[in-house]
Amino acid sequence: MDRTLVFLKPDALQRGLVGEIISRLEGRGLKLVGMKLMRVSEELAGRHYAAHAGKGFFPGLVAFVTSSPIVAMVWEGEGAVEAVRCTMGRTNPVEAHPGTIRGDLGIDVGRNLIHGSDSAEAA
Ligand code: DAT
Ligand code: MG
Repeated sequence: MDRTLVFLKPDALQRGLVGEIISRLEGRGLKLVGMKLMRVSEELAGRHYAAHAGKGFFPGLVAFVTSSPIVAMVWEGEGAVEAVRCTMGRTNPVEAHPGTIRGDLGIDVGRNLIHGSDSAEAA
């Protein structure tokens, strides 16, 4: 069985969308096997998003994910990495399809609600 890392970003908690997003992942047939409400340090955010260091949006991204608590989770299921990515929708909510979390619940690329690993290695 595959496992992937998901976290709900500060905007998901601030907007009261934690239950809605978890419900969508559960509805998909994935299984929640780990969950933790936590603050992300600048050091951890920098390490997590290391691939984006140097990009224009990097400082804002780190500031955002460290600004208030997140919900970190591990989800399990057949093809969990891909299943979560498809359920999330595209990075920019403007381009995310209706029916996806980002496509239904957001409009701002800097406030796109959810992170999901893009590979088993990353997870
Ligand atoms: P994803 O979260 O879909 O894996 P990513 O890894 O390309 O997307 O980028 C990580 C996060 O960085 C993304 O969720 C939101 C932010 N981001 C990406 N591109 C951005 C942009 N052009 N402007 C502002 N924030 C951006
Ligand atoms: Mg990514």
